[in-house]
Amino acid sequence: MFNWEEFLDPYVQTVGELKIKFRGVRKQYLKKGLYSPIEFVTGRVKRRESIRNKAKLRGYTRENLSEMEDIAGVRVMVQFVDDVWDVLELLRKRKDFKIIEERDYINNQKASGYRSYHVIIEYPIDTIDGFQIVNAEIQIRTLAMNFWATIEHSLNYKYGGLIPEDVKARLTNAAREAAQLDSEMGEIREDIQEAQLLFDSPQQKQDFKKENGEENELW
Ligand code: 0O2
Ligand code: 0O2
Repeated sequence: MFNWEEFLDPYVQTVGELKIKFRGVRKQYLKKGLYSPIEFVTGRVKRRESIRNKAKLRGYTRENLSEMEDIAGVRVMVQFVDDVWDVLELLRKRKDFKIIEERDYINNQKASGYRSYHVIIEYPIDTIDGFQIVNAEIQIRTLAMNFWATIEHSLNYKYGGLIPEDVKARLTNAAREAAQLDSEMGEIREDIQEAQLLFDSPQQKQDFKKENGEENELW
């Protein structure tokens, strides 16, 4: 009998460690009073049934099951599309895992309407049984992309993968509107940043300190 628990344990550990690390990144930004490109982070280990189905579909066997890339999955949600590129830069600079593949479903939207940026990594873990390298998939997406994908995922589940044509047409339409929303919010982000830059000028800072009685504080 295949020991699922033993097989999945490293993935549970990987998802747990990655969630803590990415949530930590957000905390560091906030502590410094900076804007965090990360809004929130979720994660899951793929369900056994889902692993079995994908294995059948893609021809994985017990021997090469660990080559499946998304058994460990972490989602990084961001507010604006430009934040996706900032998070990507952060990931590329990290020394605690190796990026082995990137899939840009933002510039190359899937036929379904799905948008997200996927990064596949090799993540090293230490357990009492020793050192191991585990594959994991990081999905970076805006709140609008997440909203659409969550609804579409539920509908796929509801209709067993065969979404009726009229619902599909609505989803395609909604995907277009979600992309439009992201684009408009992106323009707002630029406005916000310009306002912040203005506020951050040395004179503005001096005025702010004066108004708040902070000019003579040593620390
Ligand atoms: P907080 O206080 O919200 O910052 P766990 O890892 O055990 O904490 P669990 O049950 O495994 O969490 O769930 P998951 O799916 O990994 O992540 C849940 C986290 O995502 C929680 O954050 C939720 O608040 C956050 N989350 C989920 N959906 C949304 C959403 O739509 N909007 C926002 N803003 N956050 C969401 P924390 O860090 O655990 O707690
Ligand atoms: P789960 O466990 O339900 O999240 P495939 O897995 O066949 O789709 P591939 O090449 O192995 O394709 O990986 P891909 O497309 O880079 O990433 C697969 C995951 O991306 C999916 O996991 C979804 O989380 C997400 N995804 C991809 N396409 C869509 C889509 O059209 N709609 C939605 N809602 N999500 C999508 P799973 O397989 O659903 O597993």
